[in-house]
Amino acid sequence: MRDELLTPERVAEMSAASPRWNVSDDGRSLQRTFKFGSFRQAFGFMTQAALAAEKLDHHPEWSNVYSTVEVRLTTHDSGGLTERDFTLARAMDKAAGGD
Ligand code: HBI
Repeated sequence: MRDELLTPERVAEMSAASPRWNVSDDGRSLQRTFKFGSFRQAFGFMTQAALAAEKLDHHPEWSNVYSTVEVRLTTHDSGGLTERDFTLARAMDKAAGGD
């Protein structure tokens, strides 16, 4: 099942509600850099986020260097941003704790 792409208006609305995430210039993905105090914290976050991603059947493109995790979210099946990306973004914010 291919999810519906969000309109640019809806992307603007949704991203206003997830201010720590940046919409890429082409409007097709969300990006956020998470910084933690240690590799242990970063990897703990990744473990929690991975379980959330698996539940949602929606998976991040991400990389980790020591205590930094860079994340990019897009819906490959649809070729851009869908509700699922914002749902996973919120789940990742929650997994990171703090704000
Ligand atoms: N994760 N981010 C993202 N985007 C997808 O399109 C996607 C996914 N995880 C699983 C998935 N698609 C599957 O539905 C297909 O690869 C079969």
